[in-house]
Amino acid sequence: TPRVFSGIQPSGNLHLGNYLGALKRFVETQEQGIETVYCMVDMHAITVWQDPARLARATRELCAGFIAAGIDPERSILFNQSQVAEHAQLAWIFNCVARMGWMKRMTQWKDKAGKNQEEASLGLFAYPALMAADILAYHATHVPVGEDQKQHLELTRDIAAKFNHDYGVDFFPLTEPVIEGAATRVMSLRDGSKKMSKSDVSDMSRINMTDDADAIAQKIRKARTDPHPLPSDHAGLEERPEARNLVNIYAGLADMEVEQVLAEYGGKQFSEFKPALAELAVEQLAPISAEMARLMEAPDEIDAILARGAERARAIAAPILKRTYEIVGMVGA
Ligand code: AQP
Repeated sequence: TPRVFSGIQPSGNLHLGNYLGALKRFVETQEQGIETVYCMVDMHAITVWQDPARLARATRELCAGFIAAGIDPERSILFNQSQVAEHAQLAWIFNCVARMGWMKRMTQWKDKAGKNQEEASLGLFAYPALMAADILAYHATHVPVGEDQKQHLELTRDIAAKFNHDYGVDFFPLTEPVIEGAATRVMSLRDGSKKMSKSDVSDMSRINMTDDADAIAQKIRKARTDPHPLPSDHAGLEERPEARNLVNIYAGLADMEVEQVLAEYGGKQFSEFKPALAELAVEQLAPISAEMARLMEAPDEIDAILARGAERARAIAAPILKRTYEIVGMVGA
């Protein structure tokens, strides 16, 4: 039976890329009646420095974002990673399965560590092994993610395959990434060659899930574009990264195909398209941000939801970890 797992880091500024690439997909999966496990990966977040008070706030805000976007904590399991120790325990086993060479090839490691790899945390380097543990602790079969996580998902499969091979078992599944929709890679509003990201210093580069209607409209109005009208088909978006990004965002928000959007707006100027996009974005995002703000007024209720979710998560992960320990030969497992 299929089981879906995915996570988002509580590293602040949940944005439109996270929403279209991940959160919106998570809700759709839940609506299909598939078993869904969603995690606020706070242990991943601290691979780069996080102020403790901000981490706690971002974790609760992210939980509020999940719920406001449509995740039902009864139907889905919703929790934060650090409350379920099995993630860290299984990650250690996987640290011993994964190879240094595999990790060194990860583009996220290369991007985030930059030139100064000696100063990066060991956790940042080992990040993909913890991610494999997140997924495989639930024997998850499918993981909805944005395009940027594809390489990590491939590594998760490599780790599962090597574990199975080394121990002569058929225990961990080879998990499938699910990278779907028109907006699997939302780009910065200021630079069509960079992905929209929580950590971009320019707040104008992204639409935050907490932005109000005015902020959303202003950011879209000021989004970088080229001077040409929109093309009438997909091919006309090649070499036009900023135009393509805005069209993809429209398609993602409206649940339309890119071709459908272009059938409507092809030949029109950005002065016409941008206000339509802003209106659509406000219509879809403003209720979510209002609901997030409302939920944040009751942090105790959020904590209770996370605690209950963690209990349900542990009920699945604990027997899988126990079996893993037995396979590895750990006495007393
Ligand atoms: N720009 C994006 N377009 C589509 N999907 C995206 N995701 C992230 N950015 C985009 C997807 O959101 C999920 C959660 O991401 P994350 O928070 O775990 O990790 P991240 O990729 O590190 O997020 P950021 O915003 O890019 O943070 P920083 O700035 O810290 O690097 C994942 O499914 C991801 O694919």
